[in-house]
Amino acid sequence: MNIESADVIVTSPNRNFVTLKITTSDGVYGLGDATLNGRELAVVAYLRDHVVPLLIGRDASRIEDTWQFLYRSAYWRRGPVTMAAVAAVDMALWDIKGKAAGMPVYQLLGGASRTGLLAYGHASGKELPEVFDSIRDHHEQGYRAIRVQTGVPGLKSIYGIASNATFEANSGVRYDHEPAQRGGLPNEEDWDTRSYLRHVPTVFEAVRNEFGPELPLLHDGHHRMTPIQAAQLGKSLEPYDLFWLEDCTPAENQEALRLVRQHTTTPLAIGEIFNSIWDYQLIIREQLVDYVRSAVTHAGGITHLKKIMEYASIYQIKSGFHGPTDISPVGLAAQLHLGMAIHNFGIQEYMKHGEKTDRVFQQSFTFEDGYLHPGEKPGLGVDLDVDEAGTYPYVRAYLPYNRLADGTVHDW
Ligand code: EZ4
Ligand code: CO
Repeated sequence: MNIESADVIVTSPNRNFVTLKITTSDGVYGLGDATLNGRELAVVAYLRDHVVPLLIGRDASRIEDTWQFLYRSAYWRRGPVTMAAVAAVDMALWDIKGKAAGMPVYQLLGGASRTGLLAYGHASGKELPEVFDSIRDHHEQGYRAIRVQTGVPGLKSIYGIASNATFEANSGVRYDHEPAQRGGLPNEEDWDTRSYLRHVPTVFEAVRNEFGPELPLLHDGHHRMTPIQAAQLGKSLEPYDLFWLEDCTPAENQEALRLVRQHTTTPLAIGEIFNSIWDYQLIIREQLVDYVRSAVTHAGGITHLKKIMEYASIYQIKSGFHGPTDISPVGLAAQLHLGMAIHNFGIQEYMKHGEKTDRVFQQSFTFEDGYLHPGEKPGLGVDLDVDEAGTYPYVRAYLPYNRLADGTVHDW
């Protein structure tokens, strides 16, 4: 089972996706997701120019060895571009191994630890009535856990609010929130942490009053606070019993979370922009978070994220893998298989893709009664229609950025 060819497929059904397709001498092929939102072509070049020549002729069954070879032989380690490329190879090789064995990948990872994966969806609105409508809508779609993002008085446009402009830019497809803008240059958004800190607890109070104490509620701070501001927010949200507060500070400073932890019992989730176990080294050891946010796509694939989760399991830290629309159906399936198998699964973020994306990627995972399941097809269970993919050429897209009232660039 040697690798005969490896192709990088770029497609843009409403948003950009990068997929690696590895084909073996036996004619079995596997798919891997390498999508890095807003920087997609950097991973394409890394794969096409540097990784594909190394793959040809390699034994496709040697997943761990290939991972170690790609990671160590580059000499230059880690980073989102490298780790997304390694992740894509890793996923494709797991897909191949599953197909060769005639088993879904979760069986190869140890088998099912549960019957389904609790998912959360994204509710959002500029004003309270829209937030309520969006929560009700998610309830009707079957979600049993809901992330709530709200507008802030005085701020025109901020992270996490589904907007008409975004729908139009994405050809009218209703994504719950798709921040990357297609064509043109990055959108500038505005930010004021004090207004945000004052407003958010009032929204969660209203949501709890309307929807009761049972519904698991989540919130994403998207790296915009200093440690003491994050501590304030965690404390002020305690009465509303959040499932988690996500990315409360810029995640690259691991020690910052010590200060947050000293002040609040609101559970913390972090890591969607991390790409290796080393980014978690201190925060897991010191038990500074409760949930690991990495995606299989951005943290070196199934092989590496499994190691992160095993390390986390020593400290009762659980998974909450990143599942926005910029994770392709292949990447999402890969984390569903991992989530099925590990003991310390927590929750899975799930935003549905649009119709066009579903035509490009045929999926066998299911979402029923709030629970996801990867399905029983051999491998990852996702196929790619190469001809359909070819009808959607790449469109450059950028994530927005923030400025404060005085013009200072701020974390977005
Ligand atoms: O902003 O995936 O929790 N989800 C998030 C996402 C990220 C996007 C960036 O590409 O924070 O919406
Ligand atoms: Co987030």
